[in-house]
Amino acid sequence: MKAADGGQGGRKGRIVRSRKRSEAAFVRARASLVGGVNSPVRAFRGVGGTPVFLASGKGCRVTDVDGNTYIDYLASWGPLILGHAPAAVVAAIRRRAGLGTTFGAPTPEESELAELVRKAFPSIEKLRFVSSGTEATMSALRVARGFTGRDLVVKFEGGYHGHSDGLLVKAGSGATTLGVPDSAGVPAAFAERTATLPFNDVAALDAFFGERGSEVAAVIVEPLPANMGVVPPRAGYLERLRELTKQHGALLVLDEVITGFRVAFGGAQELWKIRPDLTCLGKIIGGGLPVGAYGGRADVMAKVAPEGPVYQAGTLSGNPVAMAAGLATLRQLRSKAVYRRLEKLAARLEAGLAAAAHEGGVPVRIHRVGSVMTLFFRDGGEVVDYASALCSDRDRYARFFHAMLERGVYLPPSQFEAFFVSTAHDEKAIDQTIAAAKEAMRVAAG
Ligand code: KE4
Repeated sequence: MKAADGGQGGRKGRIVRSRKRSEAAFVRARASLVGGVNSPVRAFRGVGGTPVFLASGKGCRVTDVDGNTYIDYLASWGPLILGHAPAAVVAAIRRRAGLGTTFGAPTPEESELAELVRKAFPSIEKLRFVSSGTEATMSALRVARGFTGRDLVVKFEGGYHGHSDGLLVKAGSGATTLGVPDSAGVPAAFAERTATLPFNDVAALDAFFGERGSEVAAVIVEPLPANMGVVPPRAGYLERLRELTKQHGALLVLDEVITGFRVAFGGAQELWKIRPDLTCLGKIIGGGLPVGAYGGRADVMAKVAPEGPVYQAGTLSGNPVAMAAGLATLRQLRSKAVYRRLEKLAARLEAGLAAAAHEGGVPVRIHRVGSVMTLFFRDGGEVVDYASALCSDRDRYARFFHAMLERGVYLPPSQFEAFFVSTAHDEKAIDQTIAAAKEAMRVAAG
C-alpha cells in the first residue's frame, strides 16, 4: 500500500522532525528479517509508509531512533496497562534476573502468579503457563478435543487467536461452512476441522448447533472481539453461546488474551458474568515479557500431561523472570480505583475523538469498553461483525494514522486493531491527543 500522504497533507501542528534513522533501520532489517519485522502487523502494511523503529519507552510515551517522542496508544498491542518501564516491574525483573533467568525446573513464583490469576478468574481451577497467546489457545483447543473426543472447533469471522494452523481459517463460501485455510501452508484437512460463524448472529449459532452441535469439541471466542477492531457482543449473545455449548456438550473457550485484566481485573467474564469451561490469557499477565496461560475446569485440565494424555510442553513456560514481571504488574491492578481511573481517562479520549470527528465533519463509530477502543472510519451503518467492520474506510484511517504520527501520537497501524489507555496516561496527554486529532481529522477528511 503506498504511503498515505497524511503526514504531508495538513502541516499544522506537526512536530516530528525526520525519521531518516527509522528508514535506514528498516533497510537494514529487511536484509535479515522477513519483511524487516518479527510480526507482520508491525510492517505498517495496513497504513502504508515505513515503520517507526523505537528506541525507548517511559510512562505513556515512546521515543523513536530519530529522537521523536510519541504518546503511545499501541501499548505493544495490549500488555502495557501500566505504561512503559513501570518502576516496580523493572525492579522485579532486575531482581529476579540476578538470581538466574531460567531453570527448566519449577519455581515458587509460578505458583504465586497462578494463585493470583485464579483469584481474579474463579472459573480457572487449574492452569498452565506458556509463552504466548498462540500457545495458550492452541493448547486449550487440544485439551478440549482430548476431553470431548470430538474434532470440530468453532471460531468467528474476524476473530484472531494467534497463528496455530487450526485457527488460521476463514469461512468458505457462505458464512457457515467448513473452514478453508487463511494462510498458505495450512493443510485443508486442518482447516476443515474448524467452522467459522459470523459474530453477533444468534440465528447462525442456533442453526449451526441445531445441525452439528454434537460434533463440536469447543467454541473459541474473544468475548470482546478486538481483532476486527473492537466489536462488543450484542446483549444476550454470549449467554446464548454459553447455553448452546452446554446443551450440546461442547466446551466454551474464552480467549481473554486482550481482555484479561484489561476490561476488568477478572476480564470480560467478570464484567459480563459468563463462566467458560476454559480461558486463554496473555499480554498483561506477562507484564511486558512473554507469558500466556490456559486453564479452567479441573476435570478438563486433568487431561493435560503429566496428569493426563494431552501433551503440551515448553522450555521457557513459567519463566521465573516473566513470572516476576507478571506478578509485579497484576499486584498493581488489584484495586478498583485503577479501573475507575482507566475508565475516566478512556472516556475523556473517546469524547474528545468524537468531538474532533464531528468538528471535522468526518463520520466515525467509536467502540469502547474500559480502556480498549477502536475508532472506525465508518460512514453510516453499525459495526456489529467482521463484514460490517470491513466496510470502514481504510484509506481514511491511514491518513488519520499518519497525521497523528506526525503530531506525536502513536496509534495502532491498522483500522482493525485497538487503542489502549494505560495508568501512565494522564489528562494532559489525553488533551494533547485530542488537539492533534482535531487537525488530523481534517487531513483524514481528505
Ligand atoms: P500472541 O501469540 O501474539 O502472544 O497472542 C495471540 C493472540 C491471541 N488471542 C488474541 C485475542 C490476540 O489478540 C492475540 C494477538 N494479538 C495481536 C494483535 N491484536 C498481536 C500483535 C501481533 O500479531 O504482532
